[in-house]
Amino acid sequence: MKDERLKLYQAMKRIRMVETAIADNYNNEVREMHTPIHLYDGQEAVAVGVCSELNREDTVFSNHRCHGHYLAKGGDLNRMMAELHNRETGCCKGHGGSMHLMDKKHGVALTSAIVAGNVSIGTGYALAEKMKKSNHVSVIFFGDGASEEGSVYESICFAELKKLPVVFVCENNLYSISTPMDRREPNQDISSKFETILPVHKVDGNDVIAVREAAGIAIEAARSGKGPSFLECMTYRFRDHHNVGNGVDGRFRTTEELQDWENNCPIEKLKKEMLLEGIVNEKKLYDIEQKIKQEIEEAFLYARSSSCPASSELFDGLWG
Ligand SMILES: Cc1ncc(C[n+]2csc(CCOP(=O)(O)OP(=O)(O)O)c2C)c(N)n1
Ligand SMILES: [Mg+2]
Repeated sequence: MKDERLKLYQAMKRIRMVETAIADNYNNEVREMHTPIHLYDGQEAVAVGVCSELNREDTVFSNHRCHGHYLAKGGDLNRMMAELHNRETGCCKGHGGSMHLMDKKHGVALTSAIVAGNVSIGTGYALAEKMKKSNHVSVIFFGDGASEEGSVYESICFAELKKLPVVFVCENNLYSISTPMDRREPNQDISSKFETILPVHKVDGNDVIAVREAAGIAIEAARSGKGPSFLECMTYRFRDHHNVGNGVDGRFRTTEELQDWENNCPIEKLKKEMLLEGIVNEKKLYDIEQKIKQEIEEAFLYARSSSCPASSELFDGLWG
């Protein structure tokens, strides 16, 4: 595999900086973002590792925690930021908000607030791709909480039966809102529930190279007609389930637990490794950050200078 660590680092850093900028502005006095937000800090290696193995024509289906998937797949940052600001230039014309992003041009089919709702939709899409005899792969991102929904089991069985070109990516961040795995499940090993049905890869989801390698195998299998795979990425979110806090005020996790995972930050780990090997130096890292910072400032400007959708268009684009 070509050494693309710097590219992967940049993609992860960009997502982290976007999320930080959203967090910094979310609760400001003007309150311009009228949308619930579920930030992706800590899980960047999953979106970036998986999407780095996809082509533009491949399609991703994401959930409420979708900013990272959207950006890693090439989604337009300006249109994402406008969507978070409920503006007509947003990727869903300002009607969707943070949990409903799409960018058809870059293969972000949809993101859904219905936990596990995207899993059956993405599976159906993979069936359509197979019937069209395309060689495009669908990737479905969902959480450990979603993996407990019946529709996930049904979708996985159907996909394996029909040998569909799909990869199920479970981001196991150990929590469903604030409930940890050991208070939800008798068997906390998610992979073991599916390994008798389809090929399973369980990886360190904070190691972008490990994610990328496993995703590469799964995506290649899907593309070459061998059928679906299940990828479980062990990771952790640094923030609260939603909004911008970090959940260490005694509600569901301890400061020590968070710190342990922060010490295992996927971005910092890769940065240290690259500095040690001389792949990058401090000046280059600074330049990367400055470039991303400027891009983010421009995206905020784009969003804030766009108009809100007209009230006459309130019901446009609704299909339910
Ligand atoms: C069908 C359905 N049930 C419940 C909810 C409320 N809900 C929103 S996010 C969430 C937790 C999801 O946890 P997980 O799948 O692990 O994703 P994470 O938030 O950890 O990324 C729940 C229960 C919902 N949106 N949809
Ligand atoms: Mg979770």
